[in-house]
Parts: sequence; structure tokens; C-alpha cells
Amino acid sequence: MHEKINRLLTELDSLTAKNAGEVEALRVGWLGKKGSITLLFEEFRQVGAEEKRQFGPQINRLKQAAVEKINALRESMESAGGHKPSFDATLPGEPAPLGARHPLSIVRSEIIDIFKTLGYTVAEGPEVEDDYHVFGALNFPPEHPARDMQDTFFVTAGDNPVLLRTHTSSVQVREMERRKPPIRIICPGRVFRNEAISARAHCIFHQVEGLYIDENVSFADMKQSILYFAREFFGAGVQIRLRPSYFPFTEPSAEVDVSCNICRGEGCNVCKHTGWLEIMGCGMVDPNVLEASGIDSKKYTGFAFGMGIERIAMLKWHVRDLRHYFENDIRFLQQFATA
Ligand code: 2NL
Repeated sequence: MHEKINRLLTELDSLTAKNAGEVEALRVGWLGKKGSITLLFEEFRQVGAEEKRQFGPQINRLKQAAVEKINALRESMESAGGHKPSFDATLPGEPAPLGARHPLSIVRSEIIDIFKTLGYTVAEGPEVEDDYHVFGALNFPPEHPARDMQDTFFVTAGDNPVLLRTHTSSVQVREMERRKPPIRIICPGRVFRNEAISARAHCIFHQVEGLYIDENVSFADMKQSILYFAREFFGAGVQIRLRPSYFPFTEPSAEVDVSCNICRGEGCNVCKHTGWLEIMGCGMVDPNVLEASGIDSKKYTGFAFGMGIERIAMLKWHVRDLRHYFENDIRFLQQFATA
């Protein structure tokens, strides 16, 4: 009996199984009704008292070892995915997380939709431009500081440099060159300025510019169009005010403020206690700009305006730092999810 127990112990040591079925076959072969260990116990019951004392502990250790070995084999099958699946295939699936539209994209669409109701159509053009379409055609004097290396990203230097557009006015110039009035366009797009990145400035940002050219287009038309836009975007209750300003491409020019919708004019830190928030620049297109693109400035007049999408989105949602728009932090972006 001693030899039998030792032989079974050695055999037990070298047991292996390739799948759950084999583990089950081993269990039956060792511990089942006719298993080696069960039969050994039957044999043990027949022996005398002296032998029982001698072999009892050994035979119990053998059975214990067999149970442990077979359990270990079964566990290794399950963790390898062999036995039962570790998931319940009848449970409903986990929904795939939905993304959200980028806040700049939401605001751009809203702005475009409002101007579409006034008959504007969207125009787009190249981000990589020549000096003429970004500056020359827009009445920038040759030595104007905006052409300076400090502001403009140059792709090539020299007499006829290639550069990244600093505003989408270049798109409007191209439209004026190839079309006859009436022209009523809205030009959204990415623009580039060589600035140090901070909470309030970035080297890439987004603009929407608008241009309306026809006979008898007046400053009053401009003011009313902008008031309509402001009330559609910020709410029917808002007021606008125009402050005199300067742009090389418009004369006269103005800065547009909208009444602060946060404090309703009471004064808060968003409007810096003025009750007003700046939303865009605008003006009557300078006759030099019309003539440069082949439009008769005696017959036609027009107005133009431009706004930064980042700034408008900051005012809409009280975004405190421009860099949020470019960092793609899911915790920021998810706040704009609609579903
Ligand atoms: C601002 C101000 C402005 C324009 C853009 C424009 C374009 C042409 C002719 C005349 Cl082709 N003007 N655009 C006019 C006034 C202001 O933008 O603060 N933008 C962020």
C-alpha cells in the first residue's frame, strides 16, 4: 500500500490538461466513483488496525493533493478562457461613449445660420496666402506693423512672400475679384498670428468675417444687420453700441459692444464693470479696397465686419482660458455634449 500511495503521488505531480474536458476526465479518473483514490480507500477499509494507523495519514494527504491539483488545473483553464466565458453574453451591451461637437464649431454654425437668414452665403479660401491678398489689396501701407515678422508667419521670405493668413479678409478679396456685386458673403476660417500663447492669445484662432456690397449700402444697414445678429445670438433683450475705431480696410470703422448679458449692465468681472462686452469690429469698406479688386467705388458701397469665434464662445459659456479650445481635454469638451 505504501508503494501504491507513492506511485500515485508521483503520477499526480506530472498531471497536465489541455482543456476543461480533460480536467473533468482527470477528476473522474482520480476522485470519481471508480477513481484511483476512491478504489484505494476501499482497499484501505479492508486492512488491519496497525496498517490503518500507518497509512491513514498518507492516504488522506494523497486525496488532499489530488483535490488541490485538479482544482488548480481547472482554475488555470478558466483564466485562459477555456472553461466558461468571463462575461455574460446575454447582458445588454455597454453604450459606446458619444463625442461632443467642439464649442468653436457650435458657435461657428450658429453665427453662419444667423447670417444665412439675411441672405449671406459661405465663402472659403486658402490658409496659405500671398502678401497681396492678405495685406496689399486691403489698403495696408507697405510699412504697416501688421506685416511685421512679429505678427505674420512667413512660409517663404523675399519680394513675393508666401505666408499664413492673419485674417479671412483674404477670402473676401478673392470673392470681390471674381464676382460682381451684389456680394453678400460670410467667411469662417482658421487664421494665424505669431503671438506668445496665453489665456488671452493664441497663434491659431478662428474668425468669421462678413462682407456686403451693393448699390446704396449704408452705415445704417450695417448697424441694423449687426443688431439683428446680436439679438439672435445673445438674446432679444440685448443692446449694441458702436465705438469709433480704425482698420486699414474700412472707413469709417467701429468696434461693436453688446450689453453684458451676465449682469444686465449692473457691472460684473466679465464685463469689467462696464456693462458692455466687445464682440466684433466693422466698418464701411474703404473705396481703395473696392477699386483694388475691380469694383467701381462710385457705384457701389459696402460694409464688412469681423469677429473672433474663440471670443464669442468665451462670452457665451464664460470660458476663462483660450487654451482650453486647443488642448482637447475630454473634461472640457464633454461639457458641450448635447446627448
Ligand atoms: C476684428 C475686425 C474686421 C473687416 C474685418 C473687411 C474685409 C474686407 C474689406 C473690409 Cl475684404 N473689411 N473685414 C472689416 C472690419 C473689421 O475685423 O476685430 N476682427 C476679429
